[in-house]
Amino acid sequence: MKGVYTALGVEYPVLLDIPIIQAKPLKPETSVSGATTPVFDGTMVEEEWATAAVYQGAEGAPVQAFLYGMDQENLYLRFDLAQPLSANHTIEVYLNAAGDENKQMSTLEMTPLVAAATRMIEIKPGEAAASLYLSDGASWFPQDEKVGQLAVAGNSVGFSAPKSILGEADSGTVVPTQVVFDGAVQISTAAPLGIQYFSFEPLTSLLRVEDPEGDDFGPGTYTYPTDGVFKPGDFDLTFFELSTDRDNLYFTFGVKAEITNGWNSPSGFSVQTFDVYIDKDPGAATGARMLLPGRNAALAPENGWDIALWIEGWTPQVIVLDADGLPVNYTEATSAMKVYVDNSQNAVVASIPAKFFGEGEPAEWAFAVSLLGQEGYPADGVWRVRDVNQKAEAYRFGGAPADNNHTRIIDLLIPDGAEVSQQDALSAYPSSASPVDGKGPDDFAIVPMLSVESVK
Ligand SMILES: [Ca+2]
Ligand SMILES: [Ca+2]
Ligand SMILES: [Ca+2]
Repeated sequence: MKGVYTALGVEYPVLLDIPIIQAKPLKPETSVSGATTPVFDGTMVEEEWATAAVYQGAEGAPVQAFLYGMDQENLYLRFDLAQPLSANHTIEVYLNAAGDENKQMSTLEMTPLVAAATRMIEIKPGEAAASLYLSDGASWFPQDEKVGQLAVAGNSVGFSAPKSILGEADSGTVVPTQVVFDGAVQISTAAPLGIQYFSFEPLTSLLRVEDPEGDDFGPGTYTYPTDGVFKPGDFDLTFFELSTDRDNLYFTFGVKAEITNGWNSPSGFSVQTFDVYIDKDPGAATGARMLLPGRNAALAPENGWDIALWIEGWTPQVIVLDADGLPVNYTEATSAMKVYVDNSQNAVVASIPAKFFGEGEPAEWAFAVSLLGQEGYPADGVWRVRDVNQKAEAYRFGGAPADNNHTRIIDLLIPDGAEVSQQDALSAYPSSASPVDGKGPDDFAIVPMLSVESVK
């Protein structure tokens, strides 16, 4: 394409210079661990930045570190420089703001960027606020109004502005960010940095259930796959919480081991799959008893899930039932869902607009939550969860009985002291060596449901 334009002797559109596959933003060395509200009064108080994310610069580089944090209203950026910001030096921050369309791949000085950007914040010494530039897809245009507030303390420069500077971001959105000092891209020239948006809106907890540690063994006998990507505690669920900011429901899954991303999924975690089954009318026996394909588990006869969440790194979905009662992707809800890692709680979070859950009060619903192994190459008919064999292998869990209908659930949410233990629930089923095709709910382990009432 570019060759054609050049051969015709015309300027090719700048848009062609934007690679189709954009490098994924790099994770910071330290992630956001809570709201940050530094006071901009000419000093940088380290404690005020303790919850901020930190990217380290290379040894001797002009930008030694880039920090970002936010609270409910504002975004805070901090640049720790090798030298105080003196005359004729400039910091430029390029943002690929959420919802913006006019992207471009070069700086104000027309040097190449690492990734596309739509907005630029220009920071110059001696000024009280920054300049904002917007892209039209080819050039940068300075805006009349200055943005935010600047503060200098020694070698550090701070910038604060309303969070709307990140565009139409909401919880979990990562805005690709590049820090440029005197025209040169800093910190990383391989991929952009990323500012992750947290609303820090006060959440109301609707249901929180602690799960015991050390029960990542399914019915009591399962062992981990032997490949080094699986760390002890990766499949140990520690808690589940459902909370709301009124517009969205937040489903939070705590994990014992530090959440890492060994296979580099877009959602920030790799080996786990979290399922949530929601019965909006417990006791009425509407909906489906069978869990998603391959879980080899079901709900009790008086229950039936009406909406389910399938949370994993690559294909997370909101699932509903079709006219035949079979699970299907609820595509509208799935596209509106955000799945991300909250390092402050060592948890995976899925946030979904509440409107997709229809009528009813979550406090009256019943929930079943389980943790399984994510699998990119699943067995036939299995929705991407890892097999459990008699003997563990590199990519197979071990410890299963010699039958065909044992569950693939590794940890089931059941609080200490519950009526039925996880071991009892997952091991009580009519063991069978025949194919699972054609089997019904009563041929599998029965998973108990939890509700606000039941966990009081
Ligand atoms: Ca557990
Ligand atoms: Ca139901
Ligand atoms: Ca458990």
